[in-house]
Amino acid sequence: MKRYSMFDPPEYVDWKPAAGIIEEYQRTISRDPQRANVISQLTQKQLLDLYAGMLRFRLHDITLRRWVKQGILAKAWLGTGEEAVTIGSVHALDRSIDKVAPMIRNAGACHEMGIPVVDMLLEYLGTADSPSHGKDLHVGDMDRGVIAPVSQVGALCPVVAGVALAFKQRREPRVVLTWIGDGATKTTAFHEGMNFAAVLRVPAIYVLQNNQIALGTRFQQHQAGPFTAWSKAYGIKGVSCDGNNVLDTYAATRLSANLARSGNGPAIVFAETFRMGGHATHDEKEAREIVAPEVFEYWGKRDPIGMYEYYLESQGTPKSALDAVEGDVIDEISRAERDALISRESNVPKPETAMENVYAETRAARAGKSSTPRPPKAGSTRKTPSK
Ligand SMILES: Cc1ncc(C[n+]2csc(CCOP(=O)(O)OP(=O)(O)O)c2C)c(N)n1
Ligand SMILES: [Mg+2]
Repeated sequence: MKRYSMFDPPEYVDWKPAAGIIEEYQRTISRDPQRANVISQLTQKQLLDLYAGMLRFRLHDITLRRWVKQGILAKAWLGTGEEAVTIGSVHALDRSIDKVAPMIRNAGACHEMGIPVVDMLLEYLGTADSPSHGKDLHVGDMDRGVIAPVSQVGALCPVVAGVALAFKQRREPRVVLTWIGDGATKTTAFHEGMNFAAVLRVPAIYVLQNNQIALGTRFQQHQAGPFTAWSKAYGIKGVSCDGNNVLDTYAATRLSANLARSGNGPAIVFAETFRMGGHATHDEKEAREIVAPEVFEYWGKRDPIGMYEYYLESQGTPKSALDAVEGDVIDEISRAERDALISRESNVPKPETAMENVYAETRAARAGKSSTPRPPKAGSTRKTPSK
């Protein structure tokens, strides 16, 4: 793939597989027979779609990073180096019926569920034609199976438990998946949600995305015990995968989702990865001070896209096929960027729309009638709750 010296982490700029890296990649995907079997069933189209998904995510982020440098945005939250966790997991689902609840670091999941890249960019620009009409940069679209996050980390955990409970009660063979950062596992909401999902055995998949850091707090500073202990604590299935290996992440999620779909309850997929930048674009220098250079070097050698590209070539995919995919993705992102910047000029939200769709409205209010609540009917037995 093309590299971008102005925007890529320095470890990625002249990326070539270091000695032993492709062998390590191969070993990872062949160590578990069940996973190896899942991977062997992937068609060439599916393999290239995984590649396209990771590239789309990387180039979406590079666009945002460029906008920050150009002063178009104040900052952006990126998933650089963590693309395989998001793309491998979302591709493992049945995207026509399953639901996902991505955090901002999983923006690539939105693209893969069918939200156009231009909408993602518009949301950052806060235009009137963005999905939230300029109100929020957390993106969702229930028609496309994407539950929008809120800022509070961990908050999606009980939400997806509830969604999964609905699937179970309706006897629908669907699953819902969310990603939770290592830091977010320290919230109350995470534990409430996990326990609820576990005891009710609902079809929810929790991908615990350990990128080794939460804002400026390293993993070792916020967790004393082993990360993979959580599944044992809740009495549910837990599997680990290499979060920089898109095929391993795909297979681990696919097997967990199959089990959940057939009534075996929730699962945790522990994915080890690394944040190759700052929490957002504003603290990249700090991240380099907080985390030892050897750690960046270790993970820098394991660029999820670079490794996958070389793996595919080693398996016989012609370079021309990879180039063609990359060319299409570059075109897609360029068009999205061009359209988004046009909207930025022409679609500034009107101040009087600021309160629209912020609060739930009654049907009467929507129809332009009085929104004053009607008094309860005589004989109504409904009591006003005391709290
Ligand atoms: C409940 C809550 N507490 C604190 C914050 C502030 N905050 C935003 S991101 C973040 C770190 C999250 O780390 P992690 O869960 O590991 O996800 P990552 O950013 O590494 O993907 C914190 C503490 C928040 N958004 N929500
Ligand atoms: Mg983290």
